[in-house]
Amino acid sequence: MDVPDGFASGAPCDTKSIAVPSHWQLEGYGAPQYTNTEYPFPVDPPRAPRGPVGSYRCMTQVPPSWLDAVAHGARVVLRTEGIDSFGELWCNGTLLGATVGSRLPHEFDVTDLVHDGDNLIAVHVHQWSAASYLEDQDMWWLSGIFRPVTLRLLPSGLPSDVRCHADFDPATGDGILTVTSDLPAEVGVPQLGITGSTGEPISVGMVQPWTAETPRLYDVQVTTPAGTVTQRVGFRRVDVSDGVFRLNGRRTVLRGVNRHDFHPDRGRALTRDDLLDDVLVLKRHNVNAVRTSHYPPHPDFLDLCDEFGLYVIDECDLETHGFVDFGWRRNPSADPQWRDALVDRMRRTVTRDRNHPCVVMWSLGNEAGTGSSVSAMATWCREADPTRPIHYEPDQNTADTDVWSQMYPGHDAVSAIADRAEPALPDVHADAARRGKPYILCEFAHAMGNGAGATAEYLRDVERSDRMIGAFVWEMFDHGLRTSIDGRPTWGYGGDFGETLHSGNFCCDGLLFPDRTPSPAMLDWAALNAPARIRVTDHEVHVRNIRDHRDTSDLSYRWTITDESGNEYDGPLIIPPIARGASVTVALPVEVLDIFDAPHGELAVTVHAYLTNETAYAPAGFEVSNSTAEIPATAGAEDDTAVAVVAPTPTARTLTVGPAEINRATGMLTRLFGNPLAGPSLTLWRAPTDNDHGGGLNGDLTPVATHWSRMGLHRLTHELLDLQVDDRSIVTMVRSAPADSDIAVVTRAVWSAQTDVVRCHLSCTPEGEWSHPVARIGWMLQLPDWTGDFTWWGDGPGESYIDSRNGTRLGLWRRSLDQLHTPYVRPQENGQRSNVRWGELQATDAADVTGLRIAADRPIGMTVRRHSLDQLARAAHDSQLEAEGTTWWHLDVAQHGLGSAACGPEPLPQHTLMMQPQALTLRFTATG
Ligand code: IPT
Repeated sequence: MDVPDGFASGAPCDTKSIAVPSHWQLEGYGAPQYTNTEYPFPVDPPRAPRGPVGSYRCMTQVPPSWLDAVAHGARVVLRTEGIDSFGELWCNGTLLGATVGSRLPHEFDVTDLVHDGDNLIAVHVHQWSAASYLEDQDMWWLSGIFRPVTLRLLPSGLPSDVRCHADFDPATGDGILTVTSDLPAEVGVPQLGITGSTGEPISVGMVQPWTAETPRLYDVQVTTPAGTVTQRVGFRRVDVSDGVFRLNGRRTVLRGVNRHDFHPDRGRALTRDDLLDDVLVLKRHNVNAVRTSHYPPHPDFLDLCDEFGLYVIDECDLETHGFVDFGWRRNPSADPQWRDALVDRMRRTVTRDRNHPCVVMWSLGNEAGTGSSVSAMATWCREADPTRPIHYEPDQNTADTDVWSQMYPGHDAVSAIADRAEPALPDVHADAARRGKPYILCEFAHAMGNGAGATAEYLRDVERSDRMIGAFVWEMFDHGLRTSIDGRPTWGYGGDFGETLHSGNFCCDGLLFPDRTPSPAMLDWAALNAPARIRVTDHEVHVRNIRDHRDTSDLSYRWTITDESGNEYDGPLIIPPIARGASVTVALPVEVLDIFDAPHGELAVTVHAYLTNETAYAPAGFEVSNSTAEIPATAGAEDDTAVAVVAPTPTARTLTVGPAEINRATGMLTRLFGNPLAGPSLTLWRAPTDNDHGGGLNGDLTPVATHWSRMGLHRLTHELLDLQVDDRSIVTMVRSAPADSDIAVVTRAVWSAQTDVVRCHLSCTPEGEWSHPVARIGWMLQLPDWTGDFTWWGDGPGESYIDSRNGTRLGLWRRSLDQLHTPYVRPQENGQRSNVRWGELQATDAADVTGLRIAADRPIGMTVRRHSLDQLARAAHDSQLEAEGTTWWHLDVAQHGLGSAACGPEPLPQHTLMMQPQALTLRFTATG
């Protein structure tokens, strides 16, 4: 559409209406584009290409009372909170100026331009500008007026710039309030009965300090003869002393996530409800900190963090990551002509957000290299606000920062840092300075697809050493945009919107699916950070309060016992309040011990901690943590191994042993309890996860998924080497190997049966050189399409893997096959239930199948699903998975860990699965 010359002053024009705030690409104009570090236009700073321009107009009324106020000296200000990327603004046809800094506010004085009645505000928004070079964050390129625009009246004589520093002295418990303002004023805190004046520290006596665990806020009134301005404050002190990051004098651990503003329909144009949802989901999952990667968030988010209690690292809107591809040549961070632009961004960040108690650290930006312009930001920031430490990740010499920050380091390196034993920097002064600073993992645990693994190991190092500030998982959301492919609703990622340059599904790396449903990784992180860390034994319960600032008087406890038949017992458990950082041990109640003493099968005893009363973020009874112990069966429990076995009977093509029928040519089952069935076939592959595909900081290592395909793990064929029958059993030897390879695994299977039980003892031995990890070691059965539920006695209810299983626990669980599937945005291995003693596919009335239970002689991983590994590995979107008329049941002795290799390290050595001899005995029974 052509914009007429008089557009800004109201010339007639063929306009369409569009919701504001919004991104025009999500309102039907143009298309979103996702790149990680790549600039979506030729790099020639500061020149940016001409790109799309969005021309907006809106009429707004100015109330007559405002004009009266203006007549008495009031000012009217037009404030924009976010325009991406460059906006030119007009009021009633007069050009106000321009704004850049997409996630930063800008104010224009329009006092002399507004009049009674309708006023026309016009804005041209340019998608690209020189400022786009500073905004190369890993996210969708989305344009427009995406945060609120407001007209505000600033009455004459009323302060318009109030700064509150609400300090807390941990030695005395007193608050010290210093208010500075553009006009001298009286200061009062009615809740404390305190008055004073601007410009001088006011001792407010004993206050309840603000922490994320106790987010106590007070209203400060700043009064001049013209009226009162109210500012909410929280009294707290952040400092780094003796190399320790402290809040209110106490070491405080940040248990964090990296958060972008994101919504699958609205992009970064969020509503207050979206922001509230985010805060609630974080609080309910025991997260206590957010790094606002990589720009200041919607301003309301910080209000909610103040109110609900979340620590915030507030990051400036700066990233120039794409310059890495040119050896950082012409990077604005090191180019003086950009200095003012960078400092201006820092100034606007700090000025906007400095009154928020939740902000405990400033971050200069992300991945923008280092250089004099970044240093100038730090200098400005330190002078303007000496009350908060400065963070900036690429600064590995900590020249500009108060804390040392890294992303995705290996676990050993982090352990050494926790021990203050890291390798020295070449410059002795820089080394000494860095050694004295606390350390933060501003990003770790790349939660892309299925993963990340090993968060527990990193957290252990963070907790054990007071040098460590905390750890922030990358990241909160899968940035999948709602769209459809072939008529089916889908989460779209890079390449789904016609982009030629894009970074695929690298934007789907969050703890929450795009619709904010928690993924298994979120449950893992939540369990690790639960305020009450519980450990149960067969006679007592240990609880540690891992909070830094408050006791556990808000929590109550109960115990439950479950057995594998579904019997449940429960009762209250009295645990006295535990001081911050302390532990208690209490004996299990007598009722529990009585149950343990009576004859029983295996039991799961769980202690649950829950909120006694309703809180701002969750209802009374909300479970904050739990922990389960396994109580072995008492002696004399049922054992049928001694029952007489039936003899195998041969036919021309098959061998039958009790309810099992085995094909003589393949050595595999063809029928079991009347059900057609195939297997068990050795399986060493999985549908590679995003982390298996690697490509991260360890990019020079060959990803495991590549090894797997080179080894041919996805195309094993199975050949019967030998079959022996005697009057008690059938013994098969099957060699599994890929074509054109001399590696193989031989499985020996010994089949025996009683009238209604089939047993199979499986053992496997590798041949040849297995020098790389394998995905899994296990066997797979193929069954008819199953409509009944799956029930299991093992860890659940969600999926788990060896290095990500803190969010699950032993119990008796039942789910439909569809519920067992975790809908990762890009399909991949998923759905394993770990530590399973037995699993059962239940028959339904309608189906012509017999229910089947498989028990293992050792806890194994079971994965049951409707999709083949091949299909899972091939499909690009979950919505593209098709039913295949078959059910696959994996019985895995072991699976390779998940790790973080899409961006960080591979699984830890103890979670790395190398081929080795394995044995497993399975017991099959029919269940009606
Ligand atoms: C790191 C980025 O800071 C973050 O924005 C995101 O892109 C993440 O990687 C991967 O998802 S930078 C990388 C060089 C470690």
